[in-house]
Amino acid sequence: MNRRAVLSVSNKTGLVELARGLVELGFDLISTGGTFKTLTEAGLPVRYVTEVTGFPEILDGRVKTLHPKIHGGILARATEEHLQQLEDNDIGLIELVVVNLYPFKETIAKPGVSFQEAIENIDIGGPSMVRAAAKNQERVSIVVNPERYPEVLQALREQGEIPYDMRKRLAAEAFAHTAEYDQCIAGYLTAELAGESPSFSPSPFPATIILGGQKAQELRYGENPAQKAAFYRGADAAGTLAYGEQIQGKELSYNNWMDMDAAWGIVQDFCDPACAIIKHTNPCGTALGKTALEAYEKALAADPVSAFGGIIAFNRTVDAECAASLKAHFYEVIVAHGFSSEARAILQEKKNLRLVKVAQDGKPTHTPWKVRSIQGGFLIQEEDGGTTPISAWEVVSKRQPEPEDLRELDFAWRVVKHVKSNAIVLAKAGQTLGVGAGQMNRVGSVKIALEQAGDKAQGAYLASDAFFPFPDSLEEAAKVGVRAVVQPGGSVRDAEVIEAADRLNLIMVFTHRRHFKH
Ligand code: 93A
Repeated sequence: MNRRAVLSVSNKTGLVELARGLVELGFDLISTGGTFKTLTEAGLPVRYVTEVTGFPEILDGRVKTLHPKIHGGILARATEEHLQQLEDNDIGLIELVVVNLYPFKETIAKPGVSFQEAIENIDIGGPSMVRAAAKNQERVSIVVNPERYPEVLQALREQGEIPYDMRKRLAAEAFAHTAEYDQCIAGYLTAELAGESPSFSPSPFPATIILGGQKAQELRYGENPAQKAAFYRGADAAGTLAYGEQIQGKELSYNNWMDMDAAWGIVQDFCDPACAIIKHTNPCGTALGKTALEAYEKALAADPVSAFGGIIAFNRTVDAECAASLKAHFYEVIVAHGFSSEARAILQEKKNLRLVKVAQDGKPTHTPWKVRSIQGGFLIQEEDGGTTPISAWEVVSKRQPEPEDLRELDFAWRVVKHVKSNAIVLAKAGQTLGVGAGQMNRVGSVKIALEQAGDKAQGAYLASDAFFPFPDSLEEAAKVGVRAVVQPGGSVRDAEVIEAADRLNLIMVFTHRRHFKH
């Protein structure tokens, strides 16, 4: 008997190409209604599932593939006993299962969809085949994602079979797919009960990231040596991580990962060459320059004391000059678009220094979601992506800004977004001068930032991640000659704060967007 594959897909993307490849490789194809139709129309030989089961499709298609002739063929192991049982019952082995499910998520996303329509789009036979094939990964391959078709065909052509490690990966992906599917149904039904429909649209997030995540690495320990920890790679659409490759140095620690993520987040928010130096997830120095070297030297000068042992990010490739300058100091990690070969040679001498290259030209492949765990659960939110452009800002002070003032404020504003609340950034000429992070009151952060800037606060620009509840912060800033302030606005005392800005002759703009970071 020929090798056999079951193809039953709602999403027909790439189906015909895959099926043609399988036929050329000598597979017999078995299909359900719509899939069968697509394949016969493409002129491909395919058997209708009822012909194999000897049983009609019943209950409006609710029962099509749910039959021992299909499930026996998928679930049988290659043992003598199992093969004998198949023979006794006239069941043929199935080697490959290609299934993707009824579009439940898309159905409930449609405006005005009825409950009955949603229920009809709960796939039963599909997940059963997916789970059966994934369970029997030692013999069977399960493909749920059309993006895998080319590599599946390639493996079959070049190796004659899909290798075991690939089957295992496909099986893990398959269970993540059915888990996400059920999560979506459960979310919909729960919302229905709570009377939240029809606008409710469950997020694909929890299953894809948490359930689909795969342990990439055990970490030596967590935030502290007494805590166990591991790094899980989130299963995003492309299955890839923004941090492509560690090319040098000791293994990344838990705190390294956290800080690297914070550092990379900042430089991604700039187009010009930018450098950020992170300590405990806050940027102690951030700067722009004409080159990576210039940006780095300015970022270091912002707070050379705190930079010791920091984590550094560049939105550019690190070249030889920059590497030579970096080498003179102690850092934990450098993350960048790349490292020139001369830079590699220079930094190689610092054996422990971790160098991390970012994949895909720095385009983040991570999901736009953020997860935090709390006791007994998870909090999930959208990432705080982007910010309001200068064109959407509102000048609220009598004193008007020059275009240059707005550019300066824009830099401070983009950095303050990445500082833990209450966050204050003082900056000038594309360089931070003082950063007040994580204080319990805003004026406390202002005082820290001003103290660090010292004399440089004269003529500097101040950004605040959230509104000023009182005029006291502006009074502190004006005392040392700060020129302009950017903040979201939105306090019940805005009028009082604006009045203070005018009294103190400060330029002040509202962005109308808050950037808390906890
Ligand atoms: O209605 S089902 O729950 N019962 C089944 O026996 C069954 N077998 C396959 N749904 C079933 N399928 C699903 O049909 C597959 O998961 C796939 O999404 C879809 C493909 O149908 P068609 O080939 O008719 O487009």
